[in-house]
Amino acid sequence: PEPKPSSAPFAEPLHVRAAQVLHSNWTGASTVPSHSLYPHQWSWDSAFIAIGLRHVSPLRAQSELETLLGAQWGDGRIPHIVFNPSVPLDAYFPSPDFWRSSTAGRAAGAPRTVQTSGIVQPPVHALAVWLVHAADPGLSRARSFLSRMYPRLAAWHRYLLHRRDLGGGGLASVVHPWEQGMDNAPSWDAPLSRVTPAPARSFRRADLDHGAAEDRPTDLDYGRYVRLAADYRDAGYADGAAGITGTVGAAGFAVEDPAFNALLIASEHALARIARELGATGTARHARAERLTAALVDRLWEPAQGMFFCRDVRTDELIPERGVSGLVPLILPTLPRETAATLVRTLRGPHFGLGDTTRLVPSYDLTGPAFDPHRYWRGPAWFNTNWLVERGLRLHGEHARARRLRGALLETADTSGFAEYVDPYTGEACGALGFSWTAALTLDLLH
Ligand code: 9WN
Repeated sequence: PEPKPSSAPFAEPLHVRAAQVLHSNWTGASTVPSHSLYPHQWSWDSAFIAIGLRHVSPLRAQSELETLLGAQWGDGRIPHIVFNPSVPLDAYFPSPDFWRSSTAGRAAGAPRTVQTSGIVQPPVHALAVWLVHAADPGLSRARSFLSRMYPRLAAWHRYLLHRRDLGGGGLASVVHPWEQGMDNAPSWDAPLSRVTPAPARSFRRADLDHGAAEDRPTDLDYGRYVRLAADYRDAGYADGAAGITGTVGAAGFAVEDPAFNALLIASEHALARIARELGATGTARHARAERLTAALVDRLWEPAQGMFFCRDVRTDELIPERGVSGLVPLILPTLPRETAATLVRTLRGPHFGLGDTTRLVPSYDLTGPAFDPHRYWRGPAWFNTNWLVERGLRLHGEHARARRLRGALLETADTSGFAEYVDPYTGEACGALGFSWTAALTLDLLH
């Protein structure tokens, strides 16, 4: 038969191009998500990047995580950005002079030698450390990778489960939409509406130098992000019950998010495996992960909608917006069977359309009033959340669906130039191209 014409006849194979993206975004000790939009190290990006990088260079994958965890604060938090001092201050906003970690974060134990932000991102790290170890156990043992990472990961989980249990139900809260990683998801609209935005003239958005305004959050959103972060900073990045009623609570943003907590639980299972590898039993950690899964179902499952919702800790009510975050708990091994089956039905139904109107899971309800196929986390499909759903489908025995999703992810990563996110209907590229986690997770799916 005639050879099938290829859309890019002279291109290198997909895995080679994906590795090239990671190579060009590597800065010597870590990887930037994108040189243009995000020229520093980001926390959950680095975890996803390491998961892909392990197939190309297990050593670089270990370094990626070591660099990030090297910037951990004394109270256990892993900052959402570790700044590269050689990047000009105006390349990204908010820059180190906004966060002032080494002074404002002193009481919380911010590092003195490296500048970081003061908020966190989803805890994908223990999962990443475990997967990186598994890619080359010999190298990992020779470098004592797990024994060096374990105490830091344990302190990180302790921080989230104790200092961030603002709702008192056992789950961790986020105190800023950037912490959850899906910055302008419609789930934040109601809790954010209580926040008085910082005046537009008080800051300059560097993101609009590189990204199309209609693909990014609005100026009003940014004003609120800035206010929340500045208030948290001015309170010395203090958490705890006082945080809710004190300065952080003046703005009042504290939300329990299903994806953030599901990733914490998946990482707690990974930490149990790491503990076992290091000679402990890991039993207590697995048991805790199971208890947390039960708490997640108890506090965030909405049976009438067949998915998880966010809980607004200020009002103690669920936020009735359907986002991909509410499907991510599919990655949990001890989710009740019926809950997992319901999530799969919701994925296929009209709100996410998987395998029907869409080939990738959109970030937000296709029928929702706030849906916009191009605006960041208000509709476009993202590769990290789809990678998680693919993993969840496989875990719960949905192999055919997982295979189709994997195929669609690989094809879209290829045709979009490893885009940051894509139109969920057409696969059209949005945001940055040559985006690191898209390339990394492509490599992981190819292995
Ligand atoms: C704020 C780096 C990060 C991702 C987030 C994504 C975006 C930052 C921004 O980029 O957030 O942290 O400036 O918009 O929403 O998930 O980690 O890729």
